[in-house]
Amino acid sequence: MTVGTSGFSIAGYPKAVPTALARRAEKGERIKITLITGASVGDEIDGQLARAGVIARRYPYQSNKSMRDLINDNEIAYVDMHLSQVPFFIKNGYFGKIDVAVIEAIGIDEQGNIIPSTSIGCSNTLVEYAEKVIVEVNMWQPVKLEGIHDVYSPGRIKQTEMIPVVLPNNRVGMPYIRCSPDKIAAVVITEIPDGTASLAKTDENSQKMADYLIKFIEDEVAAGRLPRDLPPIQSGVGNVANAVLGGFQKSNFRNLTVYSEVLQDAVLDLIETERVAFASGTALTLSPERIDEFYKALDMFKHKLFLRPVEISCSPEVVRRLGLIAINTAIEVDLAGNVNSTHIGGDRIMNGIGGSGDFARNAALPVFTTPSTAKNGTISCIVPHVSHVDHTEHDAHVIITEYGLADLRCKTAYERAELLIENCAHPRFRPALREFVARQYAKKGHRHGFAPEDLILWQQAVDEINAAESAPAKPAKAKKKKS
Ligand code: 0RQ
Repeated sequence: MTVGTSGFSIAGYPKAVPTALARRAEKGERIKITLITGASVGDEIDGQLARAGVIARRYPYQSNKSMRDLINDNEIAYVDMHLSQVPFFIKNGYFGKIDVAVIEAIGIDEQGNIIPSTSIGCSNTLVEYAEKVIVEVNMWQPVKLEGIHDVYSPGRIKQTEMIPVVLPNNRVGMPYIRCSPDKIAAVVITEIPDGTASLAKTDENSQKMADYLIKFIEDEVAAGRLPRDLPPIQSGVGNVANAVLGGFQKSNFRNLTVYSEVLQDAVLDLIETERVAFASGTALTLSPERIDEFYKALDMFKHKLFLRPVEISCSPEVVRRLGLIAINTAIEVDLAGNVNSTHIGGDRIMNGIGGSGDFARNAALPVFTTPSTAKNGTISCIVPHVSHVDHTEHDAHVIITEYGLADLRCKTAYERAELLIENCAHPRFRPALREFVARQYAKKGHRHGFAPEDLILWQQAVDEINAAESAPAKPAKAKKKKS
């Protein structure tokens, strides 16, 4: 069967039905499904079900270790997709028939209308196109969330109309997902928390990247390239993204808006301190430490937040119209400005592109952050060639590491390379990167960009740098006495 579930960034996904399905498979029943979700879901699905051998194919995003290992062993077929495209694929039949949608909700009424919980993702489209719907009503999620959702769904191809969001706080849809009661196969009552994780404390590097970003934005305002009341901000997932967004806390900006997909702790902090006036996303992914406080203050937050379908929160059309500042995270960046956000060494997936491509391609100011090195400083995140391309040189305008910022707009490949090496690369890798550029520049008549060079050459340079630094210091030679 092809099964679609609610859930986005470990928020608002069904827990009881997948757990029951995993138990059946563990007892020996042969069950295989193709799984479609909005984005990453909790361990009950991407962990338990994957380990039980139930998931044969997976679309469009994941961030679970068990799932990742099975994908990298080719035990699970994984297709990494732009998240905004998933509802479009469902509506137009590109995935084939959707047999069942399993949707977490805070409630369901007599007409069958489903009130989602902490995320929407592609739940509305799954409910509309699936043959049957199972609803998990989760009593752990507060019923007071009702009203936070704004469900709007464009039609199929050729019936698509303009998405009428012109400001992040425009309500354009319904506060629930419409569903005909005769589609509902079962209602399951649960009381299981979202499996969200704690966020790490902001480290020194993230703080530096946040400071570079705020200074850059202030300078853009001073130069008249951005309005003082900034356009809406989008921020990616994870510790670094949360910390970088948190950088606005120390800034003089007020009355900001957020138009993003995942709303993490930093967004709530910014709302509380009145830096952010309104935030729109598709998932509320709060750390266990923050969630209780959020629910206590829900009456206040409810007027400052919307959750929308991913098709709207990541819509290229809306992102372009709103002129977003989009801040996402890279795994590595190459000297031409291409960004890899998904693969290690070209052949191992980390998570997936998520919504980062929807935002980077269409934002007014696409920014990527990354620490300058990974794995205890042994790997440079600024490289001659990325091992996999997610965002091309045309879509990554500003790169930030803990060493500085490279504004790549209106620059040639050689100008970009110089900025990335001198402003962003770790100093220990700069000489080898400069040598790469020099080798390329030596080829007269071939200087518009960088020709592919054997990646082994770069790996050898990195190995030599690491070996030289880990070698014990040579004892100083005794000086010969002058006679
Ligand atoms: O490995 O887990 O083994 O320690 O990659 O890296 O530095 O912990 O950073 O958690 O912020 O994740 C890009 C993966 C960054 C994430 C990525 C290794 C590193 C570590 C993770 P370990 P960090 P983060 C909208 C936005 C794509 C989707 C996206 C991501 C692990 O941000 O998935 O943007 N983004 N969505 O050691 C080898 C390198 C490395 C490296 C990092 N150059 N070589 N390993 N690592 N750089 C949200 C949604 O769409 C839902």
